[in-house]
Amino acid sequence: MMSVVPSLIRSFFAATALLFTAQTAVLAHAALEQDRAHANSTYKAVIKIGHGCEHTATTGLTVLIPDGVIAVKPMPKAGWTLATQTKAYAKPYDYFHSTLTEGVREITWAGGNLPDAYYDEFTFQAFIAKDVPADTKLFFPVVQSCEKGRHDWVEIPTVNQNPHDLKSPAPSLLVVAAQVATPQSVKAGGMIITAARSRVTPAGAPVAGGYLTITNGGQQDDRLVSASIEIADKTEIHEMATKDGVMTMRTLPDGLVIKPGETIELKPGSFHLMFLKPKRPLVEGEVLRGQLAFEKAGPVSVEFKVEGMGGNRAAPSPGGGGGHAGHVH
Ligand SMILES: [Cu+2]
Repeated sequence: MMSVVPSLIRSFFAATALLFTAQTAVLAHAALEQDRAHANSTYKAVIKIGHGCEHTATTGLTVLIPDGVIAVKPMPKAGWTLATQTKAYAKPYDYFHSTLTEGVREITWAGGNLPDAYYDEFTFQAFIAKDVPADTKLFFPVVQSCEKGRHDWVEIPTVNQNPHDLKSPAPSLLVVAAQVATPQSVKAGGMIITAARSRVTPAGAPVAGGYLTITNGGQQDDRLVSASIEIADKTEIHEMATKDGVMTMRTLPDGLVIKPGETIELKPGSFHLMFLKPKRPLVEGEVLRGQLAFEKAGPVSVEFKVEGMGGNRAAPSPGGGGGHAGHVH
């Protein structure tokens, strides 16, 4: 019996030592705090630096931005000088209602002093382009400079390589599919979008209506700033109201504010989206890809299901067309 206890203790310490080594190896890498992001969404990248080089302080950090990561804005750090390099993208990318052809491709924080015994984070904001396919792994090579020596976190695994086998892996981000789901709800930030739909239109109809329900499940006001749909070049946010017994409609140039906890229904005879000059008639049962843009929650992909005229969810409108009969745009 006497000899069993020490050997148990020995094996316990051996196992602990192994665990500790493995853990240290993982923590030692430069890594991204969030290693998953949706395509077509804003991404806050936080690079974690857990140690220096050869036990000396970190004095500089450079990050390279891969293709598909656009509209990059680094966060300044007290005690560090921030510099960026803007270069052309491999191809133009849609970004809200504009097209970006270039942007920040390299960020350097320099002149700081992060002792080996301390931990710090380097942050930038970015947008993962809409056309980055799901399951793409994006790599952000990082060069860490220290008082003595440097670490090049730049290794990118080949197809058959286990990333854990790499000595100095570049931080990576897995892109998951853009959030698109209807008639289920879509969540973005605190915003919950349900029942996005449109209605059949006759050939040559000047407009088509877009309807949906938005709930602000967050803590602060947000604003639906704009919307778009694949079959129209322009979409407006409208409000229909009865004034002195007359139905009037107006565009909401500043969008639609949704307060925390509030649910707003965009429906016939009320708030709605207006797709101007649809390029073709809308057919019952089809699903149209669209996008909403919120001031804070950012862009959200939404699918609008086209319903027949019989499927009214709200007050019927005399002339059809989503409650816009007789309205001149
Ligand atoms: Cu309208």
